[in-house]
Amino acid sequence: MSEYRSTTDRSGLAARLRQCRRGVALSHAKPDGDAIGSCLAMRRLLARFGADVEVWLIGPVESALRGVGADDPIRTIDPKAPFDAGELDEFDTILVVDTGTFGQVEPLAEALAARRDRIVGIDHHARGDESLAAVRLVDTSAAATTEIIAGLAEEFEVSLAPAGRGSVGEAIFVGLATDTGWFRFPSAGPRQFALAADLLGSGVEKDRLYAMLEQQGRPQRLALLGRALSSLEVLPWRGDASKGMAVMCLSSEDFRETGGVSTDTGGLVNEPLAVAGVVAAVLLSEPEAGLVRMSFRSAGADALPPGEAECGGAAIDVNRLAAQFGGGGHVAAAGARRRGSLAEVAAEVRAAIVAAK
Ligand SMILES: [Mn+2]
Repeated sequence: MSEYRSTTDRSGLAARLRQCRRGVALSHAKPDGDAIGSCLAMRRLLARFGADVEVWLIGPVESALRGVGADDPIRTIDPKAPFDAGELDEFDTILVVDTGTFGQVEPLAEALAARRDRIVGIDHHARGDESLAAVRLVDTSAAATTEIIAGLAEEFEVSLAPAGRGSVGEAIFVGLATDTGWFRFPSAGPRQFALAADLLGSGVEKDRLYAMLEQQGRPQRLALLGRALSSLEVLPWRGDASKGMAVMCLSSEDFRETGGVSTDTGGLVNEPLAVAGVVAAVLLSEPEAGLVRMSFRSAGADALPPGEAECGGAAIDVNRLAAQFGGGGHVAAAGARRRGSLAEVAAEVRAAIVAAK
């Protein structure tokens, strides 16, 4: 995985997509709102030109997110089951959205690598695999991949109104709202608010979507939150005891004893950021013994005194921390995965935090 670049611009992408008749839209495993929103937005957008784009989600899929595409046929792919590569041969276009990393599209990675010529990537992440897609548009200034798709709709001269249930605009809003923490994160600036205003004016049902996406969690989520908070430790950041990075752990026993699953942990990593002096947080979780997922979040740049933030949009560049463990993401939100026991990986993460300069 390295920094990767666009191979085309918006009009080049639009020209390529006009050739699509039968396509499939895919995103990263354990999709978030932007991943699902991007897949649905592409399906609904290209339908205007007579293209049939299927949506395949690599599971597990959070139950709340399924509601966004309740009226669209969605296939969920078991991340652990073998995948029959030939199934991809009926498509002239394979859209890979909101990721460009082979490691995030298992178990399809090998099948995709053999069909690179038909792959079109749309992404806002800074890092990915250069070789995954033949045609790619990457815009790291976009707060969500669906924001790039809004630009594509403009290129197609497709109006986002009306933006009610089942619309392109609704899918775009879902990605934009969820990837910006409902417009709280530094990535939500004038451009994102303007797009949101446009969509709201066109009929996006913000309150219904918020209730569906953010207030329909399972009770196990609270049990896991309790466990995560009990495990909390705050390590001094760069030797300054008044500033800290929070570390939380959820072991396979925590998941087993609470009945929780990995999709119940969405957003838990943000909790410590509500406390003064906490400049970043990481949640280490091990839904199954042997594989540890790391989720990093930074507070906004204002959590540190003027001039001390590592970048405009974040106090700490957690993308760099995640990269030390083979992962990536954005400056304020990034993730990684590592094989090993929770205790081993937690020790490595603590050492990386203590050593951070
Ligand atoms: Mn995204």
